[in-house]
Amino acid sequence: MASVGLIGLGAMGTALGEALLRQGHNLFVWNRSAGKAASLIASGAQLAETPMQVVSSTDLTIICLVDCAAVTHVLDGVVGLDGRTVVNLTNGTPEQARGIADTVALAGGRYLDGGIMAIPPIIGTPHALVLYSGDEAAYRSHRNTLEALGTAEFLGADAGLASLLDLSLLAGMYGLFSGVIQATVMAKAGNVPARQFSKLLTAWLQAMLLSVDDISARLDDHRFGQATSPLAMQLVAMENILSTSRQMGIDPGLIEPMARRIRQRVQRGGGADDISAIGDEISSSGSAVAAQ
Ligand code: FVH
Repeated sequence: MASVGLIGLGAMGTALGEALLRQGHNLFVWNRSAGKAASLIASGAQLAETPMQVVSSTDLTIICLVDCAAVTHVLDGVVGLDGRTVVNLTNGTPEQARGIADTVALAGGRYLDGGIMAIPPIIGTPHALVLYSGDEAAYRSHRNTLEALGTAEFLGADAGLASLLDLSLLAGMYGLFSGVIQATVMAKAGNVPARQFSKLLTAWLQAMLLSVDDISARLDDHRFGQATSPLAMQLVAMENILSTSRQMGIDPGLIEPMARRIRQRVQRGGGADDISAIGDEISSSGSAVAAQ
């Protein structure tokens, strides 16, 4: 089995280490607070004195820290990687990923950026999805090891792509959570227990997820007319949500930005447009005029 370096033993880093040990890999770890390495050392991992010791003595080093500033800090001064691979699984921006890729390349290493679409308890299972981008040869060389962490998907050569899609998927998740929280607080304000309401909400949201493909196709095609549920009709419901929330003493702040965008589109003649037209409103290349 490969010898793998792991820098960062927080909640996620520890889960990554446990999955690698379960797959029989030799693990060489470092964490700023060395005490967090105790459980992995008890399971057979070795503790390095410095992050450089990890990076310079393993063919594959995985970094999973709180943010990319920390990654840049631990890689400060890195040299002599001689083709070794660094995989950064820290949440960051595409720009940060490309900057760290440059740092690793300048030190003679190969870089993969990754986005972990999973929580620690499911790491090491097929339910964990990890998105990768960057050096494809490095990905192919280490794919078997990386698949110890969960289902691996390589997106392309742009080191920033995995971070972009990680952040995009998280944006979708937070949009969903915003709606779930707003909806549940409204129901509770009407004395409907959240546990009871969640059955209705879950079924409704699962049905609405069937719209994702149509919204995606419309955004690809820039095709917003002939809506099944035109924005003019949806605006009525949206205004009712806002007024009812306020009457019940609930801050509509989680959903108000969407209402504002729908109102703007309708006021500019987009009343017959599909909800996907809001994507047109917010994207830099969006046309500020209603669909023809
Ligand atoms: N946990 C989760 O559910 C999510 C799932 C999706 C992916 N995220 C991302 O994974 C990265 C690490 O998250 P984490 O949950 O492991 O975070 P913590 O438990 O807070 O551990 C943070 C580690 O970072 C180390 N660290 C912080 N600052 C520095 C620094 N300046 N220099 C070196 N290391 C630093 C910290 O060390 P210590 O505090 O133990 O000494 C931890 O090892 C993250 O990008 C998530 O967005 C997790």
